[in-house]
Amino acid sequence: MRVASAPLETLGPQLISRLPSAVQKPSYDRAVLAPGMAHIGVGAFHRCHQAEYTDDLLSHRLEFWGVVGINIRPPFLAETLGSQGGLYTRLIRQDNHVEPRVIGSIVRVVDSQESTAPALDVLASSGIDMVTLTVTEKGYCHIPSSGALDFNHPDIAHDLANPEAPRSVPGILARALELRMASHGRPVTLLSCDNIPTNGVILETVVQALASQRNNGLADWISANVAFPSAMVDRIAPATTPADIELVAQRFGYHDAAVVVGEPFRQWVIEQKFAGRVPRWDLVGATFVSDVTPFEHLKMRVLNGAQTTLATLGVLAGLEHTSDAIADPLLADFVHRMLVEETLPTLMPVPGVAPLAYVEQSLGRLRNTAIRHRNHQIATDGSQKIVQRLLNPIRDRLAKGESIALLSVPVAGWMAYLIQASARFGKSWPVSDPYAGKVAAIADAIGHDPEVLAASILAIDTIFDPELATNPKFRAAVISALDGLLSNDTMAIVRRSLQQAAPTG
Ligand code: CS2
Repeated sequence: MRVASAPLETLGPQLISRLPSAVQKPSYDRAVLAPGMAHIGVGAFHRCHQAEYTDDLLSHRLEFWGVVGINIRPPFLAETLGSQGGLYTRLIRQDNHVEPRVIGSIVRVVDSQESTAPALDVLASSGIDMVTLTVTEKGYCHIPSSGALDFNHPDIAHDLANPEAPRSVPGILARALELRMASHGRPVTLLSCDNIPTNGVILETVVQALASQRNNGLADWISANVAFPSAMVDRIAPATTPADIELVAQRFGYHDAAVVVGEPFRQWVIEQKFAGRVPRWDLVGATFVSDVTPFEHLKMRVLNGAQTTLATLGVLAGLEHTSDAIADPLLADFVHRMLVEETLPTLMPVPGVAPLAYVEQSLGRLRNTAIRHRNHQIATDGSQKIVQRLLNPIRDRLAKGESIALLSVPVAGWMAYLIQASARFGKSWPVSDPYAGKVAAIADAIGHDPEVLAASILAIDTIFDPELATNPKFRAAVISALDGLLSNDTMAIVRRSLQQAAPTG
């Protein structure tokens, strides 16, 4: 075992040839790798997902698909990935099993948090044919209930006034495309890898909403030269913890400040709609399809829906991680029945997928005890997640007159999670959600009246479209669940909802 105080060498190109044999390393020559694509938002998910697929592709055939990783928001990359020459360790973990691999596909990192000029330089360059993005749901600055650009968003207001020095993702992309149009004019694909429905359509909508304000032909140029494919991305990769960094030090004997941990499962389904040259990720496990919609509904409603349900109800029940929440037999039964009885019937057939097996597989993934995914992390930005994970299946069921007794509970769970973070409800935990302030103000003004609380939150029409918000069945179900959840009796509400839900079979 390592002596705690012994200095360790930091991962970097100089260490590659001396890595322990247990650690897989890039099989290609990074020195000749040209950067043909950029990625915005180099977090744990990108490093565990798209960058790994690209690493696989580069091992398969070495082409010009090195990645320039750009952060336009914290954290800064220079001192971690940057000082390691872009290299990092990706650990795949399943219970006691650890599979380490150094990923080499990120060849350069660019910090563009203080000024967007460095990001624009990369995005507008003629060498970049593909831009992938993981900027979180709220990064699109769209209205969750409609998918339209939120012109009231402060960053969008800023970008409309300062189009050449934008702050928002849509503003930065619109400006980069404008620079491309005015210089080399090369086509480019902008590929969203965030969990929002029809992510390509939303990205195109928000970028075009800004471009069409320019009156310089930009919107038409984009229509002719830029592709916005939709994609379904999947791998559970929680935020890295100091324990993950320590694990690499202890087991493999080097320091890596950019370690990421993910589960074995991974999936990437991409709409086959590209402009310019395309990395052939389909040769290394990704699937190119003509329509991503069935895959995206399946993943967001089943896997992500289960995660959000376990996260909010888990926090309310005092449980720390997804794996702790699903280890509770009542919560496990609840989420299983919710998915099988209410969610699955809303899904369209998915090529090659047996729905029940997918549910079992998804819940099995959430039981992986080596993946320390905090319920608070998943509950972060819940307002941006519940539409695609819970409200859309609820809407589909209501349209057919079907029960929503179970799906409505995590919706009330999201409300209770934010309400209990308000001053009037004792600030039970810190929250991070663009709507946290609004819900706290409602809670502070109203106090403990579930009916008025639910009505006021359902009136936020940027999350709940009016038709859904005024549906009597939905309102009654949410009010009833919220009442119980605010009485700090989470498990009683879960049990009661199971009893009230339509019996199986
Ligand atoms: C999670 C997702 O934080 C969250 O919202 O639900 O990051 C989830 O782990 C991924 O979508 C899995 O592919």
